[in-house]
Amino acid sequence: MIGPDIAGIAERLGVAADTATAIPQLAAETGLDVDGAYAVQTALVQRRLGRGERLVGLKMGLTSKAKMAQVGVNEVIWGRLTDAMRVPDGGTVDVGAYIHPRVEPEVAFLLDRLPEPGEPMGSFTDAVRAVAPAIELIDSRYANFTFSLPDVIADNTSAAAFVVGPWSAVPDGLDNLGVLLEVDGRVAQVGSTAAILGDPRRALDEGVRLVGRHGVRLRSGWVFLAGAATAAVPLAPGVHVRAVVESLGTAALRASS
Ligand code: OOG
Ligand code: MG
Repeated sequence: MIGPDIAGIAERLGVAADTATAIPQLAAETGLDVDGAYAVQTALVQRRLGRGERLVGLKMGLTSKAKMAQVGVNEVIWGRLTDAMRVPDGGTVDVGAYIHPRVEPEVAFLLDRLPEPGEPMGSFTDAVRAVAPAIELIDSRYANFTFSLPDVIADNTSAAAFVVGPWSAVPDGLDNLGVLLEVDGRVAQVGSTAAILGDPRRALDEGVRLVGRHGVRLRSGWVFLAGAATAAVPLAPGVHVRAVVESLGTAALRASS
């Protein structure tokens, strides 16, 4: 039997993102499984690198129950971040460049010394140089923001843009910090970092373990998004969005009108 057309699927997803045009889900129709989906993701990101983008980090997805429930997928997933996705703190995103953008509050880690392949994870304070509040803008390339597990993995876990707030030294505890997502000064989501696998530090252990299976290594200097603590909120034109993480501060973005 001939397997799914990895390059062809990556091209369809890439064009959907480039043209902000939704496409139907494709995993079921093409017989794409989880390993095939990560191969599509690699090809999709390679397509970006081929036009000059640089890998700058990794994102975890569906590390909280709120997120799993919102999209109906119950597995932790990961995707890649490139420099073109990064928006400066307080910067403006062009809503017209996306299909149905949503925003979610995140905790970001600035990676430092990571284990060699095959080695166990060392201490968190060796691995992480700094932490920051962040906002992720996700934009599924699938119609109605609806997908299966392999579909969302192939689509680079809906990654579209991200904002990182000010970095600070790693605090003693990260496991129960209050999280707010505000839209135009009104609270749209409330949560706690405890929602992220019980402690966002666990997202890094999971990330190291999961990417290792695919021969991927986390790099010093990369940004690592631990996954949203709350459900995501649709991003309407013209709004101002702020993520507040207790003790860490805020990250903000504005949507173009
Ligand atoms: C998948 C990406 C999930 C997170 O933080 O949980 C994610 C999606 O919800 O479209 O980025
Ligand atoms: Mg996210």
